[in-house]
Amino acid sequence: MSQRFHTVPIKANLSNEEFLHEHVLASKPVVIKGALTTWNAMKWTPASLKTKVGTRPVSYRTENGPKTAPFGELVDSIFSGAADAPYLRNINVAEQLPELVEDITPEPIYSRDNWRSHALMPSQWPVAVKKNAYELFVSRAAASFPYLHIDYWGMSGFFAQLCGEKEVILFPPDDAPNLYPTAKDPLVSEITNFDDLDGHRFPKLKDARQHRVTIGPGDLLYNPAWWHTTKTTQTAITLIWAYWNRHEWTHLLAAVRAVGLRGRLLLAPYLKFVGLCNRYAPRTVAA
Ligand SMILES: O=C(O)CCC(=O)C(=O)O
Repeated sequence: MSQRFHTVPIKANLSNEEFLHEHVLASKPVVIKGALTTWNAMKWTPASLKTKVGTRPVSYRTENGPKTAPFGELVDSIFSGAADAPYLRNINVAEQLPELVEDITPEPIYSRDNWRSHALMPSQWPVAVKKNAYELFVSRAAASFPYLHIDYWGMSGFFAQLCGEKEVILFPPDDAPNLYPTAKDPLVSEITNFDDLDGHRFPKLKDARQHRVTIGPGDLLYNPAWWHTTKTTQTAITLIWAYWNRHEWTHLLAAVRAVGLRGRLLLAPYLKFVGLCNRYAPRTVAA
């Protein structure tokens, strides 16, 4: 199947106003240049990470269940390009590598108005949403994220590329009918190979608007709750965190109500309350 990709705009000197109006409220992804220049994390190397947190045991997911190993060993294996190197994903920095937190502050201006970090938001959730979780992904060149998916509860996200490069493949949420969500999990697609699309098995895919963008060191990608997956092109370290604002709140409430009785009775009214508090709280930037 022939593949035509849409592009994602790449912007430098983006004001927070423009970000909110042209990307958050318009639900359009963007790669922002220059948002991470003050982070010490931009100077991370395998050697500096090993000096700082090499002996910290890190629990990570594998196809055969969770495993634990010293972070330094994992970094060595991934940066050596070993075919059996793990794809480290969703490593909660504050919990597993707390010494690195100082290197990923201050929060970029684009994410400061994140309702997810609001004081009224619970720190524990009935599903795996962690308040203020900044998650590390470390992957060797040529590794692919295992599936195309859309994050639960309509969450948007930031991808801060700290080291190496990865290609991010994105589709708008209303392309879902063309993306073959699995019967087991409607947030995950059946399609796994985006280099050689199977037009016989997935004929509707040709109608989906595939966007591609490569992010490199210092780039901050905003994903406005679109379907996404990645291919690492150069051994990569990426920090990812969720973002909820007024734009996401309606989707979030709808998703929570759909979870069932508990969501309808408990979480939905509570989130409605948090949403109202945020809407009328003093704001630094009009959203
Ligand atoms: O950078 C990656 O490996 C992709 C991560 C991702 O898709 C996610 O966290 O939802």
